[in-house]
Amino acid sequence: MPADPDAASIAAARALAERVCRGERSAISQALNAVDDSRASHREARLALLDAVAPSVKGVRIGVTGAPGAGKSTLLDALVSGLRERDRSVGVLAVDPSSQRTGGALLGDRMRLGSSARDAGVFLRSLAARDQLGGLSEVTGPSLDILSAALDFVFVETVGVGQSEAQVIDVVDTLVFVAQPAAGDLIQFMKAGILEWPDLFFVNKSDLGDVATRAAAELRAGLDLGHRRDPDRVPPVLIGSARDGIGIDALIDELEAHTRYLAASGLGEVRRREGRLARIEHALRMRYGRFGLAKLGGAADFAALVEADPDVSADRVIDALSQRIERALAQPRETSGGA
Ligand SMILES: Nc1nc2c(ncn2[C@@H]2O[C@H](COP(=O)(O)OP(=O)(O)OP(=O)(O)O)[C@@H](O)[C@H]2O)c(=O)[nH]1
Ligand SMILES: [Mg+2]
Repeated sequence: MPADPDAASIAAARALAERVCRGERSAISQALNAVDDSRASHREARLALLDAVAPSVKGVRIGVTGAPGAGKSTLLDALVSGLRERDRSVGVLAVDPSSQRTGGALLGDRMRLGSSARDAGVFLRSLAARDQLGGLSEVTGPSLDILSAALDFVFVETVGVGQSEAQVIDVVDTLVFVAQPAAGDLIQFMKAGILEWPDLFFVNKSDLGDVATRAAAELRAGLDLGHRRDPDRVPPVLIGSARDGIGIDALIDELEAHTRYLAASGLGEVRRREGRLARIEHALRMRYGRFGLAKLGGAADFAALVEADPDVSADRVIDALSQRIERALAQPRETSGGA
């Protein structure tokens, strides 16, 4: 290893992790900044922090996806209020694909979280999607690890453009799809294969009347026919109005029911394990491509390497395997890029 592990910064990272697990806001904020700090000098502290929070995932992670303008942010706004009424602490992470140029839009611009903005049980953060194609930022996973160590419910908002669903399922327990009640939309989504991923559908803007009821019926029919991620369960299709606060309680009930289902069936454990594997593979593929991954042996060797250390953070594994790939690649020729 090139750098000496800095014992003081590792101790500080562990102390910070303890405060995160107690739900201290200032600690959560500091920890999110720390996982977003990619400087090499900060590497050990960052990994020590993620390792320290890794065993204490207390919160449920929920992805909220759907077409632009479907009402995802408005719905999150309503969900935050509803969950606070039930005395649950809530975190919201918004991955904003439009913020590449500005380097980060303010979530507060999109959410009108009146009183909850100052509520100690609510934590909001937005992330730029950076250079990943329609997908998640590399810090989405680690940010969710921090938030779910601290809070009861953690939501991540992503725009449904196809690819993001396939990535977001690697980092969440439950995926909610917010549907626009517009004719033709659903056909498009079905064609894109997006409808197989969500665990729950919320047809928003029921205040628009019949068009919403029809969209819900169309969706139910489509779900009966199509391929589903969880073959044992038909996802409920709810209908409501995020703007008017209609259907929010029912949605929270379904989210809690799904959480119980994941725990009771053992599926939650399976999803976290598979998600961790997929997330590590995705990160390595982004950095080194298929060729780099092949340096770790076949798929079975890769899975064995990842599962050898189930208790350390995904990021620690990514770091260790990156070093291994780089050593292997350094032999025939030098790699380019990387940061
Ligand atoms: N009529 C009606 N309008 C709604 C409802 N929910 C949201 N809207 C409106 O729909 C528009 C988009 O809402 P957002 O919550 O920003 O939608 P979004 O899905 O987060 O949008 P992006 O983040 O840009 O993808 C806004 O003008 C909202 O006021 C609803 O229940 N009924
Ligand atoms: Mg939004």
